[in-house]
Amino acid sequence: MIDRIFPAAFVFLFLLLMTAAPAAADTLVVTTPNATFSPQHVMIPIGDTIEWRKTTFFGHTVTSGTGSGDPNVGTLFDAPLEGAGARFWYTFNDTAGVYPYFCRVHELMPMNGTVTVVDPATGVAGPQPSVSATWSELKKLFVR
Ligand SMILES: [Cu+2]
Repeated sequence: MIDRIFPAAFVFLFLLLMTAAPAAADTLVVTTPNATFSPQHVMIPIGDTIEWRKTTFFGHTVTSGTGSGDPNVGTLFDAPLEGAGARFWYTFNDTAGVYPYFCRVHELMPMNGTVTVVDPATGVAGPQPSVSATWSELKKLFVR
C-alpha cells in the first residue's frame, strides 16, 4: 500500500512545485519620521513597488532626483506636499539602477533617500554590460 501511495505523492508534489507561480511583486514601505525617509536606502528587484507613508503632521513631497538642482528633477515621480495619512506608490518596472529622491520642503535637512533596483536575473544594479565586439576586434585586445 505504502509503495503505491508514496511515488504518486512524490509526483504530485513535484508537479505542484513545477507549476507554482513565480514570486509576486512586493511592496516595501518607507515612512517619514522627523523629516527623514526611513529606511533611507532600500534595495528591491525590478517590478517591486515602494509605498511612501507620510506618517507625521508635517507635509512632505516624494520627488525623484538628487535635489532641486537636478535637471531631471521630478520627471520620474513627484508626490504632492501632503501630511499625515497620505500615501504614494511607485512601481520600479524599468531599468536596474540607483534612483535618488528627496523632499522639496526639507531638501536641506537633508531629507532624501535612494531606491536601488536590482535585476534578479543578473544581480546587477545598473546597465548591463553589452558584448558587441566582433571576434577580430576582441583578438586585437589580447593578441599583439
Ligand atoms: Cu519633507
